[in-house]
Amino acid sequence: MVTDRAPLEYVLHAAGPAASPTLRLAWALLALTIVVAIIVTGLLIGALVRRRSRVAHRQLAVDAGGMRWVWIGTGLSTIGLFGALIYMLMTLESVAMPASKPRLVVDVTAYDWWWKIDYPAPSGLAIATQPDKPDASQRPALPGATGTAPHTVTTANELHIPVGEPVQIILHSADVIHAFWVPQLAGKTQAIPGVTNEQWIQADHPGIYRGQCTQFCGEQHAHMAFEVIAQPRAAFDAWLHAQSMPAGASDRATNPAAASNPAPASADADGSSWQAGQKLFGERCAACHTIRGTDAAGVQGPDLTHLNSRETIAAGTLINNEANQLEWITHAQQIKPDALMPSIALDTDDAQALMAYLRRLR
Ligand code: HEC
Ligand SMILES: [Cu+2]
Repeated sequence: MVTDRAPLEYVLHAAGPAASPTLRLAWALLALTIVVAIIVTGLLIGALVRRRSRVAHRQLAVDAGGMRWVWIGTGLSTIGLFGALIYMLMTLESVAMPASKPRLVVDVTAYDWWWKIDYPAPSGLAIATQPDKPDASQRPALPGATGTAPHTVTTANELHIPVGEPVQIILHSADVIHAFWVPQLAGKTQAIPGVTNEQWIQADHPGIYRGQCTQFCGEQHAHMAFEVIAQPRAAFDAWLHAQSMPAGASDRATNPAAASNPAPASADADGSSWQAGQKLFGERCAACHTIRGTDAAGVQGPDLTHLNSRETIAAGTLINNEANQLEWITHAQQIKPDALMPSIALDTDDAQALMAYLRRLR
């Protein structure tokens, strides 16, 4: 389900402890400015309506006590602004740190124009992937994990979190400055090249919360959305476990050897073989896309290992279904002009074979 709620819903509802204090602050400041506007308007109208006495008209030098109002106004403004300052500092303090230390830490990297999301692999699982993948050495080994494989699970544009607990987000940028914002869950934080920023989010109720890049980063900035999917712990763990599997493992043995030694050629219902699609993928897509458990190890585009588990593609631009996938592959430059994926021309046979292969990426 793609979120179809009103885009400004965050003005009315906050869904977690990192967002509700700022929501209250926003309403308090709005109330304060409305009161100020009413007072000023009232005084202005009063001044317009009030008339000087006829005598006073010719005696401009007489002091009618007007200065008193300036002092009152300055005093009230100072009290109001000072109060607002204190409230703002208290709000900042209250959202600076979660109540408990986050158990889950997720790496989010902003790219022109999509989000890469890396989870630590569930412990006890060796992840089938290429040992020479660039981020292989960056993470400390988790207890129980074996081998030299990177201990991360990678996905794109879809951040799953367990409900009711704080989650730490470590923010990077691969190119220009972006900003990570899930209005209902927390304030925004910039993703800056060469800098690591942190924030935390927490959702108190299961649901889908829309996120969006909020720092202008180029032509497709508006098409750089993502979804935060908050689910109960057990469902989250099951999701993470499934994501940690190599491609197509759900219907085969879960060991990586089986994935790299596929069964003899088989044809789909429409007669096209997914093996031909896999070969085509190796030739035309693998330079940019990774499919864990296969030789495809490109890092310029989203990890496609579990492509069909996602709700949307191209950073919230299209609903994820087969028709849209093919449309995207063949017309990426029309759908998202300047996106860093070319439109790829495919004849009917190639398209069928490729789709037969992509269908397996559950
Ligand atoms: C030059 C690098 C490059 C090549 C080649 C390439 N892609 Fe992409 N692909 C990308 C980038 C970058 C994105 C993200 C674009 C965006 O959302 O702005 C992407 C996005 C996608 C997505 C959407 C994924 C998601 O979750 O949002 C799919 C599906 C996809 N590519 C499939 C393919 C297939 C199939 C091929 C080969 C026929 C291919 N790509 C070739 C770079 C590439
Ligand atoms: Cu942006």
